[in-house]
Amino acid sequence: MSKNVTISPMTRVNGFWKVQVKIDKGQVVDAWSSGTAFRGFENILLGRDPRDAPYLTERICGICSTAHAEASCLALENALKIEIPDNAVLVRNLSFGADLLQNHLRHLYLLAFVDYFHGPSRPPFEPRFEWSSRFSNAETENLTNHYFEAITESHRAHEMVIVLGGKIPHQHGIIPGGVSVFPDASKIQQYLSLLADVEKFINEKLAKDIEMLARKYPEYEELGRGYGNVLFVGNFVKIEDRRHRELPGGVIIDGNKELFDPEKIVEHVKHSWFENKDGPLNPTKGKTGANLDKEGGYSFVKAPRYMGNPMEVGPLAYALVNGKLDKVSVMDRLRARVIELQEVMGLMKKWINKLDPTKPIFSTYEIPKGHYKGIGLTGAMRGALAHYVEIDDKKIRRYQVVTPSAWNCSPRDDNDKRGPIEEALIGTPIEDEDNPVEVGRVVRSFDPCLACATHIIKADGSVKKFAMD
Ligand code: NFE
Ligand code: MG
Repeated sequence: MSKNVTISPMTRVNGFWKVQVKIDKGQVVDAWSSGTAFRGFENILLGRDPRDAPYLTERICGICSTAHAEASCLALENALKIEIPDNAVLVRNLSFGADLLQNHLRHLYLLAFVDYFHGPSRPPFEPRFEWSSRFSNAETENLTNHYFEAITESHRAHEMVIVLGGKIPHQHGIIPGGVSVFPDASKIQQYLSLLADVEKFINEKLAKDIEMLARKYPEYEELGRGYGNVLFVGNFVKIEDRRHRELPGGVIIDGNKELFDPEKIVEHVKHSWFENKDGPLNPTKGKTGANLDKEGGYSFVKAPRYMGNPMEVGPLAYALVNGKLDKVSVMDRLRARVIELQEVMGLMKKWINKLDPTKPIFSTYEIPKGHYKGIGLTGAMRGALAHYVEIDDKKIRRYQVVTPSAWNCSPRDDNDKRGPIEEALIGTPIEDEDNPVEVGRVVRSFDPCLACATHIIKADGSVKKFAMD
């Protein structure tokens, strides 16, 4: 007999996400991903000064705020045809890159690894499901030490953002028109010294731990594949040609690689708690009207689709599109983060060498009267991020955000096709239905963040497994 199991909250960071799986004969046969909060950021922006958008959209999330600042500035600059100085592009890349290091360090140790080894018998390692770890005592001790070192190193990566952005989360360096912090010699020295520590940890510990994990849990080289279709919009603007990215974008559908075309994105809402009068819409025409009583709705996340396809986004999409890896699995998602970390750390040194302290960091501009539209596309830590702005008479008339976790955690679409994580869960073997740790391993390989994806809490269900006495 099949059994439905609900895990809520599912994430170890930024809650609001429930995953339900149907288990039959020891494996997952169906799955539902539900974002359980509506936050309405897109509506909060209406009628405001366009320059508020980066500051406000950064507040969508505490862990990937720099990505929102970048995407929002790119959208405004695209709308108003503002060309920012080279120094500003480089400082933005260095700020966002540092925040990416912070994210991947935390994800791999604090959010993902803990599904494979047993940390000390106290929070945050407990309470947890009951399952036996494949690591020896000595390996466990090592991993536990690295877990705590990762906190220190992610703090250092955060400090790198602070050097160039004043504070974190929600830095103040990336602003429409350029950046606000001048990258002088002392800042560069500070940045490089922090980077040296973080890089040593990533190369000497993190990279080796992930390969050890892959050897201990080889079945995860095959599990969690899903559709296998990926989308990467490209990441880090190139100063040599602003239309291009240091990490180039692309799309792979059914094994065929294509160029990425933003026109091909639409958002479905048949199963999302949003009004659906107009059918699927490209986000340039997108709407954010919540409808809590909608029949068939089970999530506040919309269902972004590319030519009708659910697409996986994130570091693995980057690695596949750029030929660094060649298959889709739980382990490849973790491995792709290490590859991306190493690539970005190499680029950081190149960008620093290109900074020119004698040149400007900001382009002045006026916001003209009239009607303007812009799109800001960037790779966020979890993958493709898109901001869409429409400005009328100096005020924001429409603002739409499509986040990486909206792609990955989306519910079924208008054709009742499952979202990428829902599909990735199908076929996952579950050893013990009462302790389905395997579900966490599959879904956390995507590093889901539902604060971003749902952008009124709907109280629902009961809390059992993880309630503390
Ligand atoms: Ni809240 Fe975010 C990232 C964005 S969503 S973490 O990376 O954008 O997936
Ligand atoms: Mg949105």
